[in-house]
Amino acid sequence: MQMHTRLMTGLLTSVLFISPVGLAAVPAKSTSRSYTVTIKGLEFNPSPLTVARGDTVVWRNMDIVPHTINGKSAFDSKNLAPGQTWHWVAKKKGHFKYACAYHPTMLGEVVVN
Ligand SMILES: [Cu+2]
Repeated sequence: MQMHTRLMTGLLTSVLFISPVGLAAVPAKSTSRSYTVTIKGLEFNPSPLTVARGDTVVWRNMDIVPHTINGKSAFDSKNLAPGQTWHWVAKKKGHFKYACAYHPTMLGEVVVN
C-alpha cells in the first residue's frame, strides 16, 4: 500500500510538473488560422466572416475587374488586380466592415473574436 501511494504521488508530481511546460511549449502561432474570402461577381464571400485574433484573412480577386478591400482606418488593400490576393492579420477584436472603393455596393464584414 505504501509503495502504491508513493507511486501515485510520483505520478501526480510528474503530471503537475509536465503540464505547465507542455502548455508553455505550444506556440501561439500553431493555433492561428488562415481564411480566404473570394471576390467573385462583385461579391465578398463569405461575409460576414468570423475569425479569432491572430488569424489571417486572405482576399482573392476572382473577377476580371480590379477591386479594393477598404476597411477605413483598419485596413486598405488599395488596388487588387484580377487574380491577385491580399491578406490582413486580425490583431484587434471587433466588427470590421469594409467596402470596395470602386464598387460602393460591394460590402463585407470581418468579425474578430
Ligand atoms: Cu470592386
